[in-house]
Amino acid sequence: EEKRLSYEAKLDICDHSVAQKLLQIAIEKKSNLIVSADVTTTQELLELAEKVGPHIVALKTHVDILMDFDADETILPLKDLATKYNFLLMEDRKFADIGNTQELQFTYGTYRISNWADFVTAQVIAGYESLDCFRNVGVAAIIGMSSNGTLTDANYREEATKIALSHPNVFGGVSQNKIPNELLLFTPGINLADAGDGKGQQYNTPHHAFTQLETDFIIVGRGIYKADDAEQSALTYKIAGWKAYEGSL
Ligand code: 5IU
Repeated sequence: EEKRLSYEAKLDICDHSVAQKLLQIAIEKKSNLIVSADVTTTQELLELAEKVGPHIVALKTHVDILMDFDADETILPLKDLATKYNFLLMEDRKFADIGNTQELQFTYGTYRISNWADFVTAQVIAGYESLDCFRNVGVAAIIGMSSNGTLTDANYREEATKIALSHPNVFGGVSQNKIPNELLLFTPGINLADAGDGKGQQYNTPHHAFTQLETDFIIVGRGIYKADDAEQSALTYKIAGWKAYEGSL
């Protein structure tokens, strides 16, 4: 049986600076966990980041669900926590428009994402050139989605993968299927307790993601931020993820 590549081996083939940072953090912290901070206030976001920070490689944000977003009150302390605990900020914006509009959405408006995100997610639905505007950050391209009935079928994923592989701003993909080794694979839809959320989300275990998909990073939202003890839960997913990774080597 073919074995997955280690993070050390991926350092040699994933050249993008953000990929290099993520791999180095993974090795250093023995973690492949990304927490999805889908909370709606700055206080909850910062408290969660403080609790899970030591255990994660990146914090995934949806800043547009914050009811009190403020560049100074939200982003400055978040950046400090990212530095303190050595994790990256992944804004899950899922850009999906023409290049010019995405460039405006990325740079202007309330959130000024280009000022603070280490990397962003983007759909590739608008084609190769739509990704040119993300030259100052890295992009994890959406290749396949976890929700029931998603339109990201095998043909779509194949075409999306071609764009991801060829575009210099893209260093990874978000998917529920294996992607080429030159890209880092991010897999959401991970939960140890539930199979779904009744709203279309479909969950798999960390073990599935590492053995079946050879993923590089698992993304966990409600399994951690809804837990009674978010820090303990983050530790549980971190250990499960690392064990599954080592078992797949
Ligand atoms: N997310 C998915 N599935 C996908 C993609 C993104 O769940 O295919 I692309 C996001 C949505 C949410 C997080 O922010 O990952 C998962 O949260 P839960 O673990 O709470 O389901």
